[in-house]
Amino acid sequence: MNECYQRDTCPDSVSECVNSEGSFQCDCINGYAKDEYDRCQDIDECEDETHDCNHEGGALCKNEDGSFHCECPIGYLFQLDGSCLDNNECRSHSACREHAICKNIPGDYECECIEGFGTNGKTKHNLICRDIDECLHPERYNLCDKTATCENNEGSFECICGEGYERKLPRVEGENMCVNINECMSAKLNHCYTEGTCIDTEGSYTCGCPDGYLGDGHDCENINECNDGSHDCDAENGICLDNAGSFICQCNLGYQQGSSKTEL
Ligand SMILES: [Ca+2]
Ligand SMILES: [Ca+2]
Ligand SMILES: [Ca+2]
Ligand SMILES: [Ca+2]
Repeated sequence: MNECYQRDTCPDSVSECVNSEGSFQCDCINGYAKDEYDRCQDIDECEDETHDCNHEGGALCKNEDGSFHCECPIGYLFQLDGSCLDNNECRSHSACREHAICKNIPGDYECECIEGFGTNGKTKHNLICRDIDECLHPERYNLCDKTATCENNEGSFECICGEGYERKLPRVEGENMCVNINECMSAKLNHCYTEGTCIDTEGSYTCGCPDGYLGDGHDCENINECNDGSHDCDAENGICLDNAGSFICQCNLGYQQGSSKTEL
């Protein structure tokens, strides 16, 4: 007789009936083994080291009732040989938000704000990076020269040199020195009277009229010494002739110039 055809021959669902000549026995199903009380209990394959997880490759063994499975640690991915390799999350462009760069690390990744952007966030992954207004914190960011004004922009800032000053050349990253413009070097840079004088000053320049001219240095007018009486020509036997910037004395017919203009 086959006892195994009778119902409930074996006590539980993890044992199976095996018929034999004149008898039968209850064997444990796969993944179970008999304990000291002849009951079928789960085999802990991880403990017994009968699992086939790639331990050396970093894979972990997780016991299950009647079975087991292999796992990679969080942040690692299975390879074909069952080993675990760090997942490079940074290959995905969406790993970090805008204005942040992704740094891959074993088992994880970190987001960091790019230069010019900062965050109050403490999170590694969803860092929100906003533009730093460097102009509001001159003490923290080596900022503009004292003659310049600071203008914030997205990701950086600019120093605008004050009137009469220009950025020191060559432009060095992080250096914001303004230097005096020598306006006298080029007629395009100053408004001085063409033949007048130009004197460069710190942050500005001054203009002067040429000799024999009157004005503020920008507009100069020839002085007519013959009209304003400042000439020293002989009034009786000579005549004063004005010219640009000066005058000459011409003697009347029959007279010649003496050693001094006032003498005959
Ligand atoms: Ca098991
Ligand atoms: Ca990683
Ligand atoms: Ca900025
Ligand atoms: Ca100047």
